[in-house]
Amino acid sequence: MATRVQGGTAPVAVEAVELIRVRLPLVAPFRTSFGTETRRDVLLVHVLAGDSEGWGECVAMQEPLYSSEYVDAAQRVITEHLLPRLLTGDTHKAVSAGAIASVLEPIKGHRMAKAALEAAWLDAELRRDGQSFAARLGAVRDRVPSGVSVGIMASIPDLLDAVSGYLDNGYMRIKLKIEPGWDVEPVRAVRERFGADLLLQVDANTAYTLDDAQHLARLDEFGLLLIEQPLPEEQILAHAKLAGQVRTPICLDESIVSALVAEEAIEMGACAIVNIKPGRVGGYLEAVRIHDVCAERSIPVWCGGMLETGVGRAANVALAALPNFTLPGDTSASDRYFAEDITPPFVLGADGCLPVPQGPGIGVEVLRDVVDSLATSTQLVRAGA
Ligand code: OSB
Ligand code: MG
Repeated sequence: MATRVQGGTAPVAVEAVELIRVRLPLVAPFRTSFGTETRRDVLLVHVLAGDSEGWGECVAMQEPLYSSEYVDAAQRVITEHLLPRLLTGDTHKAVSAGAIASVLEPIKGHRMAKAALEAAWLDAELRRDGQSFAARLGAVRDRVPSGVSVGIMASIPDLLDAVSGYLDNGYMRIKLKIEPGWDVEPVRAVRERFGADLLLQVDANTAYTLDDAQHLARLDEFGLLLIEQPLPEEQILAHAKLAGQVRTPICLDESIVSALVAEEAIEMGACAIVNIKPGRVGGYLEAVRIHDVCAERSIPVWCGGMLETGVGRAANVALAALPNFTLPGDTSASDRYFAEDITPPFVLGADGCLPVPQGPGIGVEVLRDVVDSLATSTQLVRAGA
């Protein structure tokens, strides 16, 4: 399996990289335990490589609230530290997408920034070769089940209205954001209103401590698929201790920053399920490695989301088509986030699934006029300087 991600193709000769910031309003505010988002300020990486081109989306948010990365810092580290290693000096002979992670390895962290570059390089190589992300990553399905992440609401009636709307749209699974003071009662209300068959899970985004174990065990009676990241990112052992005190399976998001960490967390008993987000782990190739590590240990995975535009969504949907993605992901349709997307929208099918793009690279067209109309800045970095 490792050869699938490491076995690279010939590099494309990158001439320049465009860094484009676009601002997209969200259709509704999205509140989590760490803050409220009303818009997405996205950094797009556009690789220009002669006859080919590639697009990558950086998932870093405006503020470092979900993780230590944030979009201005990501752009800065890309221009000051990452692109120089890919475009100048010793490596200006051209780096293949499969080699990017090792070339950038001396730079600590900044995984979302690295992931965006690797995705754009991969897209350029795959477009040149006429191969899809899905084929390159090892997809085995052409449609993927779609779930939706529902933010913290002002009241339980508002929450029930929101969930009801998403179920009418056809989403196959509901994830409720929780925090202390918004947990047992909203979960109870959703379970009572929509019944025992609803696939339901919760995400705390690190809002609890191990002292809350008995409180979190009150969620056990609701038959949740999982509780996502109840404790802080660094507290992997505490998650293992919590797992001994609750029956709901524990899923890690923020903590899982690499395949190595995934392996250790599983061995410690800290998680029974893993949320895979390519940005958080440094790219799609590392995401596939995490998929493989989990598959070998019978740990199911699902594809998380970071409110991506169609660029990131296209590649996420391809990843979610790998065999061990056995739970519906936070891969919602474009209109759950944006009135206007920068690609043709992903639309939820009557089967509650999104189609996996089959064309070369990410397999969706980037609508350059829309990108330009939403752009707040553009920076061009030339190779060989
Ligand atoms: O923790 O999964 C999360 C959005 C932004 C940052 C973190 C998270 C989320 C979501 C929404 O839950 C996922 C999505 O629909 O893209
Ligand atoms: Mg999460």
